[in-house]
Amino acid sequence: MNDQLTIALSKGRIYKDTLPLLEAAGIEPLEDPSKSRKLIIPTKQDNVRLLIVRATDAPTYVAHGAADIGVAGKDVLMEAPSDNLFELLDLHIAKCKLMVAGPENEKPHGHRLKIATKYIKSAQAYYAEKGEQVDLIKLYGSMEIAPLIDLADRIVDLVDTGNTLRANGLVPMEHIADISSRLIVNQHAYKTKFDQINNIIQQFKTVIEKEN
Ligand code: PRT
Ligand code: MG
Repeated sequence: MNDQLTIALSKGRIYKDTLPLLEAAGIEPLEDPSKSRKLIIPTKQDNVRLLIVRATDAPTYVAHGAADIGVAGKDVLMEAPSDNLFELLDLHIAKCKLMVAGPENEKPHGHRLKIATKYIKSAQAYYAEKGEQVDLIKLYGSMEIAPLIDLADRIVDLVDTGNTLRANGLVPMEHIADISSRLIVNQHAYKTKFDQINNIIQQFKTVIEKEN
């Protein structure tokens, strides 16, 4: 097997939690991306390399075949186009919840709810399902600020410990989805590099099944 295999993933929690899975598949990075500025990290298998990308960009690299496989949060996948990629495995890592949150003592509002979020598609689908008309305001981060300065009534954001909400006087109000990271695979690569990719999936599965 001499095929080059390229794996796209983000540094931070996804890298940290994917590392034991990679190791089980015999893939050991030669550098630690949290310490190195290198964005293409070779591994002990000289035909396997890691691309360190923004979490939101992982599906794009995989969809275009710039990476053969990748790891992305379900939150990211729900917002991204799914053409040209398969979501093959729930890795049960980087878990959190997508939730509606708002001020602890919410004033009654006589208007349509204004919702600030980075997750426009997910929020749209959620409120459509409830039959509730809302105005969505796209933000790229620090959503928690929006209700504090009356940009929005509520936010749709990821919640893990709830500390970020609490620190900003917000409380979780409605659960939208459980989130974990998924293994995504370029559809063409899955055919042309089937044995190599399938082998990785099987190794990942043994770890996941042991731990969940
Ligand atoms: O730069 P960018 O933020 O786009 O990406 P990144 O490379 O920094 O990735 P990262 O690590 O922020 O997010 C990668 C993935 O981790 C997300 O797509 C989620 O699937 C998953 N994940 C799991 C989380 C969290 N938990 C999480 N708590 N992503 C973000 N958060 C943030 C959340 O947005 C909020 O600001 O943490 C804050 C809430 O945490 P608590 O513990 O205070 O509730
Ligand atoms: Mg981040």
